[in-house]
Amino acid sequence: MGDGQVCDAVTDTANAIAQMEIRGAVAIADATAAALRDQATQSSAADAATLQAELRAAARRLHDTRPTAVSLPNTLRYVLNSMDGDTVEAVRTAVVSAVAEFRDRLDRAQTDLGAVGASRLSTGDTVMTHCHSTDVLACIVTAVNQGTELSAIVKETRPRKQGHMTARRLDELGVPVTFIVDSAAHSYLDETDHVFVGADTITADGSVVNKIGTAGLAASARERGVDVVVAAQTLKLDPETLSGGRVDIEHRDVGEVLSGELSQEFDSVDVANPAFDRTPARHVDAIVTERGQFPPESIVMLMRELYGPEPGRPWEA
Ligand code: RI2
Repeated sequence: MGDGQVCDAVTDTANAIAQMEIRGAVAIADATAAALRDQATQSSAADAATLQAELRAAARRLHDTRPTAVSLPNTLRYVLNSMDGDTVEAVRTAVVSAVAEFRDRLDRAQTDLGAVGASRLSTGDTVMTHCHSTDVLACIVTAVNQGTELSAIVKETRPRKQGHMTARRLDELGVPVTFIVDSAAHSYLDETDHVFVGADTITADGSVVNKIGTAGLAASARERGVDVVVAAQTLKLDPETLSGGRVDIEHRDVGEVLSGELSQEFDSVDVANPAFDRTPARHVDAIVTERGQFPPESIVMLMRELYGPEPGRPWEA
């Protein structure tokens, strides 16, 4: 790799995130941090300023992959804010240690969040899930490890069908699973005690941006009086929304909805493929984080405490 260039590990990670080979807000954060570390360790920059410029370029490459999950820019902030130093070695050491600390905190946050979420679950409860969230899974795994007997209704989650991953993991865990297509959710809410979903981004007004279909599920659950819980570590709080920043909802390739011959058959039909939607705070009972559980309307206080009013975009500097 030449002086000033972005390393292959960054390009590979960015491609894997864009293609969703690496997916889920936590996994995206973890891979992003590791890629920045690789940039720092593999660089042949001649001086500290060049290495810092390379790290910003690497961050931009990673940032431009998927627009919605705020875990990505929050990870870039964490690592880039650490890259002080007057020499290449000093910057490299600072980044390597920040990334190690970040990844450790990520693991611990999920464990701590799992314990908080598990406290909402009791033996005999049925949990409905949407998509595949490792933060949600942490709550269920902790509950099961504590001896809580649960069953699950798992939504398929078109078009990428991440529900398959959730069904597989819960089955391995010994949780009885009923697997349903998305449109069957309403019919199964009477058998459901809690809807547990993850989040890609949580805004200052307590809205939850998560996999498309979450908003409709939460509205139906609220209407039936079923508990709606969002499991999301604080890395998913979007500090830019404190000052009016908006969340960009990703629209993915329409080939994920209709592919091959079908896409030719429906040639003259417009197909849309939004990947996320926004659930208003009033349809959510609690946001479960590693810092405890919060009514969504109060999450703004935690956001301000953790990120401050001016989060900055150090990759743009
Ligand atoms: P964890 C996923 O998005 C889902 O929306 C899921 O709820 C969220 O990320 C959080 O996942 P995608 O990457 O961080 O599948 O809890 O589009 O693992």
